Amino acid sequence: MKYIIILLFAAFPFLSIAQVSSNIVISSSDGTNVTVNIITVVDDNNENIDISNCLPSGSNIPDMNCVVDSNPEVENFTIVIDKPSDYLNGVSTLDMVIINQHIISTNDLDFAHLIPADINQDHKISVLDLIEIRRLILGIDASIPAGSWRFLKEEVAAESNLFNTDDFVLTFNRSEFPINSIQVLALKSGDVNNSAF
Ligand SMILES: [Ca+2]
Ligand SMILES: [Ca+2]
Repeated sequence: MKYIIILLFAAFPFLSIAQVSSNIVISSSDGTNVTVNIITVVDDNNENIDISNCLPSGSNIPDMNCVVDSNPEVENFTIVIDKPSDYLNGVSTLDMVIINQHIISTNDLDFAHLIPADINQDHKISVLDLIEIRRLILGIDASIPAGSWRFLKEEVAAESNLFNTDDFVLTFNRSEFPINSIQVLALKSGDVNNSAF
């Protein structure tokens, strides 16, 4: 009997791989875990996929391997993360100081902070971004053109071109699974010192 089990695993190694659960880990660029309200998963037609059977108890973060296995007809899975807008969260005059240092080239921002600094989404960090942040802090504006939180795959953040809208789509093809861990980088517009929570 023992030999039969060994032979079975040798012949079908995916039997054990399929047991791996796929965690979605959402963190800021300093590695701090970021809590989110709701995660939904949609298919190619932007239709919600039922993930209720793939939620570990007490969690709103689905096991994506389970979601993929449970929906054999779906080819691409897009994770949609919802977090309260709260535009002022983590945005202060200190961020303005840091962004200004980047503009005058005394302290360059790294790529993970260039996106939060580009408030007006013109692919440049300039005094126009500072004006937008100032208007937000003073209560003249209630929101940020770029939106509040943006999420991207962590491996995308390691690449240089970060100003592409497509980068902020968390889509995975069926062929990519099983995945051990999905690392998502959470970026808060206007917050360049990771003080948002
Ligand atoms: Ca800008
Ligand atoms: Ca901040």
